[in-house]
Amino acid sequence: MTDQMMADRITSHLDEESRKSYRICVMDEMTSTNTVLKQMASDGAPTGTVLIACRQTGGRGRLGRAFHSPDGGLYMSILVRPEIAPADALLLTTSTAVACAEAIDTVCGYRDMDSLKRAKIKWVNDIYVNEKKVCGILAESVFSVDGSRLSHAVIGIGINLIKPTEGFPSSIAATADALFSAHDAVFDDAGPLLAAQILFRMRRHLLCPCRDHIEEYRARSFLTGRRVAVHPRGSLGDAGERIASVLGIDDAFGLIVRYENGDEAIVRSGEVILQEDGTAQLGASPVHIK
Ligand code: BT5
Repeated sequence: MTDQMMADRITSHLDEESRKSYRICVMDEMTSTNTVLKQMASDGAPTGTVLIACRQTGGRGRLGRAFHSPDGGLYMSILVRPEIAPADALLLTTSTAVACAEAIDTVCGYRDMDSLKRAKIKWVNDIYVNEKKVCGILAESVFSVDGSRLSHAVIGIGINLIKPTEGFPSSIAATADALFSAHDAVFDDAGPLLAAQILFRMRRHLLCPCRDHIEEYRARSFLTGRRVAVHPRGSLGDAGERIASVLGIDDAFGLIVRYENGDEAIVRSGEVILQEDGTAQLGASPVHIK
């Protein structure tokens, strides 16, 4: 499929309002759709500009981590300029997570709400299907000089559609998966359909991001009821690691945890790692699901 054909296919799956809201550009290869779109945003690109790459040579995750982005994935960034306070920037990530999870369920036909396969959200920005990571979200916000308002944000979404032909790198082979096999009948149109389903849902969320997706976010929480290692500063193996049970998600999308000494706390930043089978004790090897 050529780049233009892919853009046309996405557009053909969009409703009239969404077609007016987005300007979609597809390219075979980019360093990082987020990096390129951030540059375009500072050069004045319009709200609703969407960049899609079939592969990235420098795909990025949170905290300076890499996002493996070979052929067989959907790598998409969207430029938004929502009227929200800087303190609410996290809503961009959480609403996008809900949009992606719903879109994945729709396109993959995961209708059974109790099914293991139903797309879950691993706080705060990852989508898991069948206990494996299939999608990551990276929302990058730019604030006005005085910091009082959000100037714009680039929301990046990376989805593994099929497994890379050479397999996933060993560092993520145990934790990453893809939504389709290359032989699935639906696979041919899966990328454009998924992109359109996400864009359709994000139009509602992003023009006016509010907290109305909180219940859906909670219902899809991957970590609730499980045991995790909390790394407050985000770096794995830091001295501050503490084991906790996850009690739920609070009204501001923080992770409510209970530490082993009984103290309860809300985790608002940093990294959280699932403990093996969700029940491992302190000292057991963690399953690194990032
Ligand atoms: C993310 O960060 O998962 C956010 C990924 C966002 C990627 C999109 S693609 C379009 C746009 N352009 C970009 O350059 N980025 C965005 P984080 O939660 O920090 O997870 C990163 C970690 O996930 C890595 O350290 C690996 O452990 C793991 N990982 C890397 N590539 C993966 C993949 N393809 N599938 C599953 N896990 C992966």
